[in-house]
This record gives sequence, C-alpha cells and structure tokens, in this order.
Amino acid sequence: MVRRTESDFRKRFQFGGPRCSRGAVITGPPEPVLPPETPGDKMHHLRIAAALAAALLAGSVGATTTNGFANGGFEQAGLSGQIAAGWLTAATSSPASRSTDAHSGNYSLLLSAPNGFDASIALQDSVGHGGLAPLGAAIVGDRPWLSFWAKGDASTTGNAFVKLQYFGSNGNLLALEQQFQSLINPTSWSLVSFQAAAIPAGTTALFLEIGTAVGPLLDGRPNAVLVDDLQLTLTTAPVPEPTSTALLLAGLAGVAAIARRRA
Ligand SMILES: [Ca+2]
Repeated sequence: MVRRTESDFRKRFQFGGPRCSRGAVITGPPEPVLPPETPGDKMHHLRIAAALAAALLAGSVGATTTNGFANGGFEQAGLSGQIAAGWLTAATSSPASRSTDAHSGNYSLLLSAPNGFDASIALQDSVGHGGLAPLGAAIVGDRPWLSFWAKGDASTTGNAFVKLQYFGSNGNLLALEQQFQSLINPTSWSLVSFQAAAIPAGTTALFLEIGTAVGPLLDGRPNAVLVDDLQLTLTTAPVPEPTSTALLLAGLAGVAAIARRRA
C-alpha cells in the first residue's frame, strides 16, 4: 500500500495554502426403431426435466454476504498505534480515535479536528490491516454497498467523506468517493449507504478511508463526526454444488440421447 504522509494530506486538502468462459465413428447393430412419441411420453420427459431442475435448485449454494472490512463496530481494541483492531489513523495532527458514544456496543469511531485546518482520517486495508482473507474470483462483478451509522458536525468549513479503493493486479482503483456531512444529524444517528463500482477481476484487497477535513472553525461549530457499524456488504454469487451439476449434466445427456433416437 501507499504510505501517505501528513504533507500528502495537506496537499490533498490544501491546508495552509489556497483553499480545500467428433467424435469417433461407432459401428454395431442397428438401433431399434422406436414408436412415435406419444403425449404421455412428452409428459414423462417434462417430469424428468422438472425433477432435474428441482434437484439443481436444492443442491445450489445460496448467495452469501460478508463484511469486506474487519471490526466495523470498532469494539475490538487494537494494537499499539491502532485506533481499534484493523483500523489505523492517517498521520495528521488530529488522529482518529474511539469514542464511547456508540450506535451499538460500547465504542464508535471518532473523527475530529478540534482546532480546525486539519483532517482526521481512519483507514483499513482489508487484508494488510484487517487480517481478512484475500478476495477471489467469486466476488468479481459484485457492486458492494458501503453502509454505516454516523452523527456529528464537520462544521460549515469542513466535510465528512469516505473513499473506497480496490487493490490488486489492476493497481489501486477508485471504487467510491462520497461526502456525507449533509446526510447526518448532530444529535441523532443516521444510516448512510452508498453503492460502489463493480469489483474487477484481479482485486485482492479493499482499502477504505473515512474522515473529516476542515478549514477554520467558525460560529462555534465543532468538527466531530462519529461512525459506527460500518459494513461493506460483499455478495458472492450462488454456485451450484458439484454433485447437482454432475446430476444435471447426466440428465441432460440422457434427454439428448432420447431426442437423437427419436429424430
Ligand atoms: Ca460499536
């Protein structure tokens, strides 16, 4: 991953400068001449097809959802230098921290630049920091939803933002970048959700930054945003089980053989 320095964040937010996929021939006895297919035969074939379809459905593995990031509730404590397990803070003068003002459980994430002219940012690489398994081919094409609960005020001169990237053989691709100050309330928790871009082939890890950036504090407005129960809902497509797939293929081959004999 790219390590960012405070100078990088200052450049980004412009603090201190201008503003923010024939066979062999078989010989043998002639095949018997079968009588014409009757309506009863057709019904029988339909029943076979229906039974095969039912077997396939019963044997398939349903779509599964998982959280793409670790410790989205900020409940597990982190090692030294971490906000909470899996979460790091960007190297600004206003590090992100944990708060006991939680939406659920005992803790939430606090993003605050109490003196203005700064940014407070939490970040996680799902594999490198979060300790989650690398993503594989089954997730390619999914458009995950990022959701979290938030409350607080980034002040009139600031904003709260979220940025999601896909890391892997294609490089680091921007998947989602949104501001959410206007979607939250200073005194009550609001649910915020955004859908991200489709996950491309080669993606192995997810990288999230969530934070607030602010200029001068005006009108006595604070810069403090709380975030809890953060979830990136990854949905893995249903995959047929090998046994039902083999059953379906065997059944289809049988139906095709019957069709060939009647032709
Ligand atoms: Ca929590």
